[in-house]
Amino acid sequence: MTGLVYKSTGSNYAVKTDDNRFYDCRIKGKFRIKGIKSTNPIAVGDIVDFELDDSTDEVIGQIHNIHDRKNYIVRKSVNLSKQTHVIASNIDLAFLLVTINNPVTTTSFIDRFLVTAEAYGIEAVLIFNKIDTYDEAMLDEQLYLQYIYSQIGYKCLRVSATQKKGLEDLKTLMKGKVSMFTGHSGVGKSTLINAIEPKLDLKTTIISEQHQQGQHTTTFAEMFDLDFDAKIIDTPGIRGFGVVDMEKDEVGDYFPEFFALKQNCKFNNCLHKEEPHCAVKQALEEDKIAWSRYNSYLKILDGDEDVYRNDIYADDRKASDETRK
Ligand SMILES: Nc1nc2c(ncn2[C@@H]2O[C@H](COP(=O)(O)OP(=O)(O)OP(=O)(O)O)[C@@H](O)[C@H]2O)c(=O)[nH]1
Ligand SMILES: [Mg+2]
Ligand SMILES: [Zn+2]
Repeated sequence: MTGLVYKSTGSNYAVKTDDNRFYDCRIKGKFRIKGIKSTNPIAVGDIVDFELDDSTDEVIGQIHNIHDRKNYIVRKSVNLSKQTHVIASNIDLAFLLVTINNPVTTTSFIDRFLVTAEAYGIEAVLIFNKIDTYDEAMLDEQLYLQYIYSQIGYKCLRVSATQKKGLEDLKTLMKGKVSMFTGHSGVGKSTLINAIEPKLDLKTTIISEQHQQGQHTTTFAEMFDLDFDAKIIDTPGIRGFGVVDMEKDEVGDYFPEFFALKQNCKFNNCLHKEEPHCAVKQALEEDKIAWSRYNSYLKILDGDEDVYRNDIYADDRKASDETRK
């Protein structure tokens, strides 16, 4: 039998077949996917072949094959293990939920996500959530970020999941597609899915007063069928988005606004750092590229960790304030 993986909880997989039946499956023996060393060999979104094991009373499928993936998106854990994790596969759109506060989403985090999506050839969209809670300064910040990212060509949406604002545009984008929501814990991924499809009634939790961070309510990625011909994958909140290893001269290619200028750099292997006659540096001086983007680029190039702390945000904000001047 063949089915689509809707949920993975470590060693168990919920697989749905074409006749809309769910099967509880495990992986048969050990199989590794060529070229991928990840903590999870099978991810939500994978199409798998399985056989029913009728030797026991329980009906448990044994997965013996995984179909080639159209795409997949991977992040590297930012803890010491440095293991890679496939967040989801075979997706059409990757939405990053961004909140200006409660919790804070840094530009460095946004850019790491975008670079990864570019590297894996997946269309990324930013959703600015919780717009009902922002004061004037935060709204300024949100609109400024929206300006930066839409200039580069990324679609941006402003929503309030709790007040159900901005949902129609989102649903229009999602129609007929498999989408994934990601972002820090507490940004409202599950709340937004509930707002779109109330009958799902996914568990959500208020963010911690003390730490202004989410409580890691969603613990496993899971796909849901929505009433308007769309599929959505809810994912657990992530702290830092570790960019998978890439060559230094490759990083700039995943910043579309840098890539567009690269041919005007004097050296074709220009890293846009100290090289003379660098079109990217020049655009930066002329405020045509955001400093926050350039800073994110340098951090990725230097292999700096993406630490989930407010002081980093302070740096980023300083940088964007300078750009605005
Ligand atoms: N005011 C306001 N609160 C929101 C909004 N969206 C979500 N929240 C609140 O934010 C809190 C966290 O929401 P969740 O949906 O649990 O967040 P999550 O991103 O799914 O978090 P994890 O599952 O931990 O990754 C809840 O208390 C929500 O009610 C919004 O648009 N406005
Ligand atoms: Mg959640
Ligand atoms: Zn250059």
